[in-house]
Amino acid sequence: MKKIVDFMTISSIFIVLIVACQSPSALEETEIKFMNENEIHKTGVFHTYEVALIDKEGENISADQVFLYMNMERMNHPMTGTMEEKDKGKFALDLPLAMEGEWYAEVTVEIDGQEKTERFVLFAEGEMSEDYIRGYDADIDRVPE
Ligand SMILES: [Cu+2]
Repeated sequence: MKKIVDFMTISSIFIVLIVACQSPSALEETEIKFMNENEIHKTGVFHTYEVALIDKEGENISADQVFLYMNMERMNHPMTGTMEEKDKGKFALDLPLAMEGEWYAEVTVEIDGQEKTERFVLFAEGEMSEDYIRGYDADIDRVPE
């Protein structure tokens, strides 16, 4: 009888461990919303980009860090910076766009040491911006080296 009990105890522990390992992390269950998806913005001027993080209950969730990277395919005008948490789970950052056409925005969210990146699309229209054609890094407030 004792052996059966031991076996059941050990099995239960294993089951608990397996379930714990398989349950998705807070980050995996977090929905990343880029509020500016598919919008069209004027080149050469700053616009506020916003991200909302939503947990599986539909509530806003904080993150340790949210980073925004915008660029055009096969081009080199990286617009980057760490987003500021304005309200729980609501992040914002001011960045310019440099050239007319389609841009992509990659939002990287870090929660509990894990990272997840999602990509979105937006557009720019207007004159080519000489000031920002080589990009802009909001964390250092200038064009990157
Ligand atoms: Cu371009």
